[in-house]
Amino acid sequence: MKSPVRVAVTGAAGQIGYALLFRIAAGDMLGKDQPVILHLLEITPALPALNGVVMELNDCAFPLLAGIVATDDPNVAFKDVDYALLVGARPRGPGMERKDLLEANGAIFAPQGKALNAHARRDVKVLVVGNPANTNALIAQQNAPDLDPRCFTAMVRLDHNRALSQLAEKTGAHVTDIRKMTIWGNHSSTQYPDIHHATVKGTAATSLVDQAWYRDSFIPTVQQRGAAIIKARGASSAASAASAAIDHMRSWALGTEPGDWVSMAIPSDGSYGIAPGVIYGYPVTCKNGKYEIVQGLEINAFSRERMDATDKELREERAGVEHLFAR
Ligand code: NAX
Repeated sequence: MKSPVRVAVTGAAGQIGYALLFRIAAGDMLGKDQPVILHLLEITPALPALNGVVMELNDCAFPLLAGIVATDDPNVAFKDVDYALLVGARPRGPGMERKDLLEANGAIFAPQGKALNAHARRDVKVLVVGNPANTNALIAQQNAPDLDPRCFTAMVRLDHNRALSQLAEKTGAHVTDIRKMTIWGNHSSTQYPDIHHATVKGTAATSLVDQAWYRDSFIPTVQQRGAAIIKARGASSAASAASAAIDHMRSWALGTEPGDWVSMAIPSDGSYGIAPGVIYGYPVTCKNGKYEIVQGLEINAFSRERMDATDKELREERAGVEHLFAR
């Protein structure tokens, strides 16, 4: 058996946390041979609820669960962690503007970035789930000057999985028949789900569906799936978000399948003409714990326009939070 790794989860008493922790402890994220020590961070008023989650985790008697640290102090939560899933965030309240939302989240992700900088392992893999995820990841990254900027990523894997599911349903295939799906940009309604490079059982996806369906049904359905879930369930996506977070980390840590890629929001290096530095959804392959952007894809005018629109939104979000960056 391998020696245990430390996995931090923030917002651990929330609904995504409840759908996430038990699967991490069961080995779904890092493998059935990888023991984990869970580091759970919550705000002080949620500590009693978190204690209930800890009791349940213990009651599962998971063979791979090697320990639990439950705390309201980020400096304790991020001590020596190998992985950090930043789920806890400030939701948008009634009448709250995007500026207020970014500000409120800055107050969470700037200190968490500093605590990761001070205490996490130097090769920590950070996934930000809490919204606005891409820009929250940027805030944390910019407050962690001693860590490699590439340690910080945000989640577009739920959008990726939603796109796989929609395309599979439309083409009468299974999600496992689809390769090379891409989500470009921001985890917001400007995200661009791109099927131009995707194949279904080896056939180009664009030859199996018509352009009107792609433009008028597929893209808006994927972009607005979160709102549809809230309307149907009376609560935002939780189990599917947790599952996507597990997929994101597993791909990053254990690698992607040959001949396929996944979507991860990562610091832009300027590839595909995107503003360097913003945390942008790209097609990536992963190997030996490192991700690489898939290069050389042909981008047509339809895609270019949408990739630039979501880039623009991310640049605007960045402009709104730059005062929160450590100098
Ligand atoms: P909940 O409100 O159920 O849970 C959030 C938890 O975070 C709460 O228990 C709260 O006490 C805790 N928290 C707040 N501030 C904290 C801090 N500073 N440190 C530690 N914990 C803190 O929300 P949930 O449904 O779990 O969603 C969590 C976040 O995920 C939200 O921001 C949500 O918008 C976002 N989502 C992101 C998705 C994505 O694809 N990137 C999809 C699902 C989800 O909407």
